[in-house]
Amino acid sequence: MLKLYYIPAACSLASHIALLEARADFEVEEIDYARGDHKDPKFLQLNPKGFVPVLLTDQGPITENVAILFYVAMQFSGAALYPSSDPFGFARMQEFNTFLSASVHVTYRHISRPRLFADGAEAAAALRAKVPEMVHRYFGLIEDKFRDGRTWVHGERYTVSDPYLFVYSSYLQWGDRGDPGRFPRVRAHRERVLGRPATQKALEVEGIPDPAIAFGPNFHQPAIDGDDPPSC
Ligand SMILES: N[C@@H](CCC(=O)N[C@@H](CS)C(=O)NCC(=O)O)C(=O)O
Repeated sequence: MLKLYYIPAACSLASHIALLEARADFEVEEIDYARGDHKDPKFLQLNPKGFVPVLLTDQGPITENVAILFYVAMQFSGAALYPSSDPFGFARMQEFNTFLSASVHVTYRHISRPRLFADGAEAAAALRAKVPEMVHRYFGLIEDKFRDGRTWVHGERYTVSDPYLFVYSSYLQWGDRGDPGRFPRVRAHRERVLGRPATQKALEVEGIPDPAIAFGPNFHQPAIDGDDPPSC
């Protein structure tokens, strides 16, 4: 059986929601960051990067949301969680998901993990100061997609891109990485995803009311044992 390893309200929430939308048979295991589960040799064997999500399959582990979401869309094709089943449809889905992973998430990491990019407090402050500009640019592009009145990221069909966007548009509501008020269509999309039964179920299992308010700036808590706090 499939098993998803997650940290509550972390980016693994996207894969969690997608598995529920697909009506997949799967188990979950919480990675307790404070306890150091992410450094446990057994977990590192599954993902040497020490990150969630990890989806353990009969064939082995899959890491990276983009890969897990693609796997869910393909493996549970009956749920039709992709824009269309031709190569173009899959390519557009991957295009959007990769943009979230490689551009939006990495920009957020400039706040949560500045030392991955440069050392020292001054550099960290400079990295953080740049984030709203880039977030406004990226979410401006996403907002533009919704100007034609579409319900979901790729049109009228809900796909695995929707819970993925939901995670990052939820963090945007924290207000420490740009002005969410600039993106009313993205916010309305977030509310639609939030209201779906699969999303509500994932939040219930992870024990959080809403990732937009689950942590907020509190997510960036003091380092544990000299380590960075869990963050996205
Ligand atoms: N590119 C990876 C990023 C994974 C990632 O950064 N995961 C974070 C949660 S959002 C994590 O595991 N953080 C634990 C840590 O920071 O040590 C993906 O999209 O799956």
